[in-house]
Amino acid sequence: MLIAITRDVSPSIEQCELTHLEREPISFEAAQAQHEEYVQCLAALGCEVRRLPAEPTMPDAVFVEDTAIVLDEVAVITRPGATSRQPETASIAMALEPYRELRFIEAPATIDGGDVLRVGKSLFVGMTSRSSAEGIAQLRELVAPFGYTVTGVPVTGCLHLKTAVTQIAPDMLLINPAYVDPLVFDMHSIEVDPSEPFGGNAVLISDTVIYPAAFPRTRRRMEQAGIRVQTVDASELAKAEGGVTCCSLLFTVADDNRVSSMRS
Ligand code: CIR
Repeated sequence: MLIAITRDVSPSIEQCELTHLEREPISFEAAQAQHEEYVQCLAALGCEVRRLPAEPTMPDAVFVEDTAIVLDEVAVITRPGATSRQPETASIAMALEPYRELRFIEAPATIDGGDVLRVGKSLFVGMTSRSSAEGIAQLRELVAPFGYTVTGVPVTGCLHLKTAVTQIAPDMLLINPAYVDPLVFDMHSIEVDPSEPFGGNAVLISDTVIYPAAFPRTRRRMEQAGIRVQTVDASELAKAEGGVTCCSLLFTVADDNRVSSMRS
């Protein structure tokens, strides 16, 4: 069973952190409606969605991806690089505790989940303003016992590694080579259309990619390569510098769990 943890949009979303974008008005109602569509899309693709309530005092709390790195064996609760976002992790730790043993990134290290791209047993971590060298070193120590390698990756011009590159098929990445060097990854890749620099962020769920409607040219490139794409309108949270991966924490649990809970 595939679980998706999401959190409803905060009414204070307009006070979000911004790094590479100019601030512009964000409609809470439009952001809520688009987030709802995203949640429905996750459910339609077979995820069991666990929705957390909005956090009125945490503008960026909808971007749950940044608060944890959930692996098959363990979940690492991050220490987000933006101080305003650090209170977001407590409720995420509680939400993940039933499913995984927890480990924690400790101060002063920082790391954002948006910087962590997992491909099999390899974790690539963006060396960005949000993820410190010490954060990357702590992650390496925490996951080594489970057989994962951790590689720091230079990123330029965007917030997180996964703004620049995400996985769209078992053997395929979607990448913006202006933000990250494709040679770092020993995998086939599709490049974003140069007119769509923020088009590198997609969510892969089984054989379907959830992808923003705002990038039709890159979408066509994926479809021509045989990738099945489901578009969503993610334009309002994009003004808060969020993409489609940011709004969920995805992980599998054994179906037995569901069977035993249904029997009890
Ligand atoms: C931030 O700056 O932290 C938020 N406004 C956007 C975070 C987006 N998260 C992600 O890409 N994983």
